[in-house]
Amino acid sequence: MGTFGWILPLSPMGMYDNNILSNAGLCSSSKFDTRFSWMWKLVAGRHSFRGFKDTVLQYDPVRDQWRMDLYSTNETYAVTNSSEYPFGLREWEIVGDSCFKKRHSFLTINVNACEDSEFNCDDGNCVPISQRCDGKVQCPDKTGEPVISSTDNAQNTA
Ligand SMILES: [Ca+2]
Repeated sequence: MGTFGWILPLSPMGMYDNNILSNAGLCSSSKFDTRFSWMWKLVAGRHSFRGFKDTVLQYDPVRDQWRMDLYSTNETYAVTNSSEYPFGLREWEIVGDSCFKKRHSFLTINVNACEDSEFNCDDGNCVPISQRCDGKVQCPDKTGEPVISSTDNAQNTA
């Protein structure tokens, strides 16, 4: 994944105030938490993330996957194949969640540390909403800046 704009904090002070991850893509009735805070817990050198209610996001070194597991049941979980932190748009296998009729489903989720006032780039980076659609590309992966055709420009200036 190369460089990622989100730096893990070295101080515990910002642990709950900053560096909140959210996952976007699951339905509103999902059993998974949508917001996570960073944990000191290391698994194979990678930090884990605790959901605000019932989910833990952590690395599984045996399968080389990242997993979301619920504390309350082992019937529901989600996995994505990744050695790196699973930030940005990734396909997750979702098992046993209420969003789907099938027990096993695949869904693209964007796990990121963006704030509500920020746009989620596909690679997990964040840019201020005000800089989206300003004609300049801020996302390192060049997402988020809509391509405006010359026809649209003509309409806009008309
Ligand atoms: Ca922009």
